[in-house]
Amino acid sequence: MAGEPQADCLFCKIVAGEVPATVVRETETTVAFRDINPQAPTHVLVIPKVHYPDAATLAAAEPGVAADILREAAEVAAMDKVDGSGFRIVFNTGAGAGQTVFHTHAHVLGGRGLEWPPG
Ligand code: D5M
Repeated sequence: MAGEPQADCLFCKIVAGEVPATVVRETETTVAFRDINPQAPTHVLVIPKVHYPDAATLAAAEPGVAADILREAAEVAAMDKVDGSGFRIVFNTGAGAGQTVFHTHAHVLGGRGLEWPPG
């Protein structure tokens, strides 16, 4: 069923506590944890507890949870005190855009200068 945990999904396993992660925030609908391969001093992933493969499918099915992710991304930036200097929220969507884990996640990046356009 849409949104149900997937047995072969790494991020569903993090939500379930079956795979360890450095969790920095948790709400009823989301979990935020440090990226294992950080690309900036702050690099946190905010994920929904429900399983949807990417931001577009999540937003179509459960827009309230998509909004929760954005709210939590801002909370993470404030928590790490990078909100004042600017931060970036990235949803890689599809393999062609560099998505490698097919459970919706927002990258929250900050703490250094961020160039545009991204690579
Ligand atoms: O981003 C997927 C991101 O997930 C990538 O930046 C590495 C990160 N990752 C992968 N495994 C883990 C674990 N176990 N903990 C924390 N972070 C992890 P994408 O946009 O799909 O390329």
